[in-house]
Amino acid sequence: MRFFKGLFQKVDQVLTGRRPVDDELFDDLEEALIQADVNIHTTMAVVNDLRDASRKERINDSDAIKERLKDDLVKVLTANADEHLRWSPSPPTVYLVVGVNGVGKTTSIAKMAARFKSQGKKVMLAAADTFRAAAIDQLEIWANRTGVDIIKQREGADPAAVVYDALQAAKSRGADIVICDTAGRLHTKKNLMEELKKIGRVVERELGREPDEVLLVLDATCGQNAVSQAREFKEAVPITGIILAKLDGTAKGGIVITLKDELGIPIKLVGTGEKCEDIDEFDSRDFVSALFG
Ligand SMILES: Nc1nc2c(ncn2[C@@H]2O[C@H](COP(=O)(O)OP(=O)(O)OP(=O)(O)O)[C@@H](O)[C@H]2O)c(=O)[nH]1
Ligand SMILES: [Mg+2]
Repeated sequence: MRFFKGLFQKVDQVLTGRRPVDDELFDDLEEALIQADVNIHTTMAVVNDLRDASRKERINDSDAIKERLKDDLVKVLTANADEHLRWSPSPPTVYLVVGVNGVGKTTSIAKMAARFKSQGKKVMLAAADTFRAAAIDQLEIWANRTGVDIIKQREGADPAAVVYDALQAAKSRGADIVICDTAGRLHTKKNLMEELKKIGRVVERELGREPDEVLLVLDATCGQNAVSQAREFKEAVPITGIILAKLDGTAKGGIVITLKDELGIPIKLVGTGEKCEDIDEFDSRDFVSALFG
């Protein structure tokens, strides 16, 4: 996870240079964590734990505090979380990709398609963002570029019908995975949520189970706004994981911790650029180590 170096630069600075472990250090640490987008709840919990530890275990070295901070953050990230993408024992595995417009849904789908294909899987994309013709074209360009199948209909078609077609095609062609692109914006938010629910029902009817993953794409540069988006989606659809896109565009890696702590939804993938290979599976321990460079 080489991309994450520097995401926690200010926090790292507070704990570098063998500073004395005193109240001033804890105050600075608190401020740096909050500035890096770590939520108040986690910040307080972690800093309190470190204060206690420094007192009870007589930790008086900022390096030791840093190690304990890493452990604490890993605990927050791994609590009740399955970081790995689920695969169904009976193919096709179905992923529904949702999120507001512009966050990086289509790009993330292209990245996943390229990755799964390189692993020898037969991938099929469903162009269920039928709201704009350009959205269908964009997915098709990616499908051609990565050499995977795509199922599409015309602009304005029923997205659930596109998903239905894709599932039929996947079964008859023996696809391992179907990844469904969806609209980020409709005439109203209610329409959008109803549409996503309808797609979910089609998957359930055709496969006898819910989509294997409902992946919410969030833009890491949006900070607190990403958390609000996640709350809204979570109320309407059963989100199983987060794809955090554009992590290359922020110096505030704490958003990863905030999302996990406030929503309890694991981050499964992170986007780190605009190219096909710019995607990483999320690993809490690697991530936290990399935060501190
Ligand atoms: N730097 C960076 N840019 C990204 C990343 N993921 C997506 N983008 C860019 O973000 C912009 C929007 O990406 P899309 O994939 O089209 O987003 P979308 O959610 O499908 O958008 P709509 O279809 O309009 O709802 C594009 O310019 C992408 O290149 C990422 O991980 N890093
Ligand atoms: Mg899109």
